[in-house]
Amino acid sequence: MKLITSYTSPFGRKVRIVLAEKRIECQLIEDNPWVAESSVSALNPLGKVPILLLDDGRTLYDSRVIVDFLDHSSPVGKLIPSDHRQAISIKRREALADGISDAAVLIRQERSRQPHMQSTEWIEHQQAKIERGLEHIAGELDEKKWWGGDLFSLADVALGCTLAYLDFRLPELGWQSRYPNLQKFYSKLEERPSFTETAPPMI
Ligand SMILES: N[C@@H](CCC(=O)N[C@@H](CS)C(=O)NCC(=O)O)C(=O)O
Repeated sequence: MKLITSYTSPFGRKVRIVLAEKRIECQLIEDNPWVAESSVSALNPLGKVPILLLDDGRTLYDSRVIVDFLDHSSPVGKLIPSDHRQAISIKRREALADGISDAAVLIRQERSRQPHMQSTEWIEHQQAKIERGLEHIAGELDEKKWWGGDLFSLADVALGCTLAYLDFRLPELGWQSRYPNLQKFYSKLEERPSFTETAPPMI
């Protein structure tokens, strides 16, 4: 099994954390979908990472499909409950955390354009999604240990990747001081080897 990803992608990191939590061996292949020589578009018509190549020749994307596949591949460290109703509740949380990452990635892309081509309106539109998302999550998390309930789950993995990505690319948002419960939650996640081992490179 091979995972094609960029080491700065929050979605790729989510998959790498799931692999580590579930102790699944997988070869990592770094690819940058933004460069002309990338093989990403040949494997995923959307031209996005992460992509999982299975030993039987199948190709899986996107990250939500991949983590669902991985969680069902091994009973070790289950991250999605087997009860369907509970599973949907965890996946809804994953979708919300991923959506914040999507907005942050779009802001980052917009800011990398020539200054005269950047749209302040577009950036503010994406920032509003991030702000609404964080507020909603902070309210749901409240003083609980984990976002999805009593047990560590995929919701916590996705949220940890999103918060780390905001720190990495949009540090000026300063979510830590505004949401102390998210900060407390994040400090707990940072103690897990799966998180420390997958931190984005300092670039
Ligand atoms: N919904 C996708 C999002 C993946 C995504 O946006 N990946 C970014 C890197 S963080 C990418 O490959 N972007 C290249 C592009 O948009 O052309 C997932 O969960 O895997």
